[in-house]
Parts: sequence; C-alpha cells; structure tokens
Amino acid sequence: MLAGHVARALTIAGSDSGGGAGIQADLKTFYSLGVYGMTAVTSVTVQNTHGVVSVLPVPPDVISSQIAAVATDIGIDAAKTGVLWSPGIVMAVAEAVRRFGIPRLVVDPVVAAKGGAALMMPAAVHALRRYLLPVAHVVTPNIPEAEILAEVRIDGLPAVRDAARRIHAMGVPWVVIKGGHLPLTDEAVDTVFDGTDFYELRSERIQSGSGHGTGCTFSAALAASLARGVTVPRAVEIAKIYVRAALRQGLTLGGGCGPVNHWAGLEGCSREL
Ligand code: PXL
Repeated sequence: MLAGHVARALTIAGSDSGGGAGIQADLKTFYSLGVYGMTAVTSVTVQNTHGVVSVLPVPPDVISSQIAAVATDIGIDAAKTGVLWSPGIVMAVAEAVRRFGIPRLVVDPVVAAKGGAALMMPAAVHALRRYLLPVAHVVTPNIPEAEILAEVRIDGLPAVRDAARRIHAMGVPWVVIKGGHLPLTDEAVDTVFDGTDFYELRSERIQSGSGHGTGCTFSAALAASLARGVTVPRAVEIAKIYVRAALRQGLTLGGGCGPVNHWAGLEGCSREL
C-alpha cells in the first residue's frame, strides 16, 4: 500500500448481526483488499446463519447525515449500496450521491435474503430504477434481481443480454449480471455490458454450504478495486477471484448457512492489484 494515500470506500448498507453479509461483509472485504472502509448504516437486521428475524430501517435523514459526515471530511473514492428498504431511503441515498458527487457507485440491488426474507419494499424498486441507477456507475443484479429490475423472464443467456440492455437504458453505464442462478449452464457465466459490448466471464460452479454474503462480498470487492482506480472489467475479474476463494473456503459456523471466508484469497487478490 502507498504511504500517505489510502483508497477510501463507503458502504451504504444494512447491518447483519451474524457478520457474514451486509456492512460487516463489506468492511471485511475492503480491509482484505487494502482499502479504507466507511459506513452509512441503512437498516439493522436481526439474523444468524438460520436466517433473518427482523429488519429495522434507519430514518432517511440519519442515512444522509452519515454520508455527509464522511464525504465532507474523509472523502470517498468509491461507494456501494446494499439493503435500501424503502422509496424514501433510496431517494435520500440518490440525493446524497448527487450532492456530494460520490464517484464510482456500485449498486447491489438487494431485494431478498437467501432464505427469502424481504430486504426491500416492492415500491422501492421503482425508486431505485428512477433515482439511483442514473447516479450509479455499476449495478450488480443476480438473475432474480435482474428479472425484477428489467421486468423480463430470464431463461438463458439471450434473455440475460436483453435484461442487461433494458437495465443499461435506465441510465447506469455498466451492468454486471451475475449468472450463478442460471440453471441451464454448468458454468457460472457473468455478463458485463457497457452499452456497446458484452463481456462474458465464465467460471466453474462452486457447491458450498457456506455461501452467506456472496453477493455483498462481490459488490464490495468491485467497489474496493474501483476505489483503487482499476477499470470495471478488471475490477469484475478481481472480485470474482476473491469471491471464488471466499466461497471455496467458506466458514463452518452456526447451524445454518455459514458465511463466506473473507480471509480467503488475500494473497491472490493482493497480487492482482
Ligand atoms: O445478501 C444480501 C444481504 C444484504 N444485506 C444484509 C443482509 C443480506 C442477506 O441476508 O442480511 C444486511
């Protein structure tokens, strides 16, 4: 790491008391990838490896104030969003991003937890499309989230491309659709679209009982590389390397779905940067 300057990343996301997803995953990822992490907490979830018990949203003005506090003092090289429960919260975050000129915003459009618990009101999806995507740099839906954002059924790679075009048209320069949920392929194919070209990143599927926090970790790793000045396609490659290692070496903790291992792959990823 360079003495004197450290890349700074902000996560605008929910707290996971179990430590595997949300701001906890984001901070561990930022730390592992050599980036200084800051937080604007958007909700407090009560959960463990068995699932989400409850979600308490933080008032929008408190979220805006957290963003303002760090933006006006420490500075932000890149940011990511996670759980944004309500339309009011989405609009407050979009307004703060605009007001403080927050660069390289990665929007992880979290709709539900792995176990199915809702992490976003249906009405907030509309606000996300309308207000947040136009101020974002990258959006990282998985297949179910891409279906909701683009309002299409996705049953194969041509439909993934169609969804990517529709989401790009909402005003976000880079669309990254994570292919892990596509049942038809024995590889996980991630699709990256910049409005002109499609890039496909293929990797073998990893079966793991410890996959809690995969999506958060991916978007946080992306934001970490962007904070360090890496291009989007290269940042996606690095995030995939980190998440693959974290999944493969997932932690056996708790009685349910264990967390990914944020210590994993440190060596490999640091060498990439
Ligand atoms: O993985 C999505 C996610 C994001 N943020 C928080 C979560 C979860 C899933 O459980 O709890 C706080």
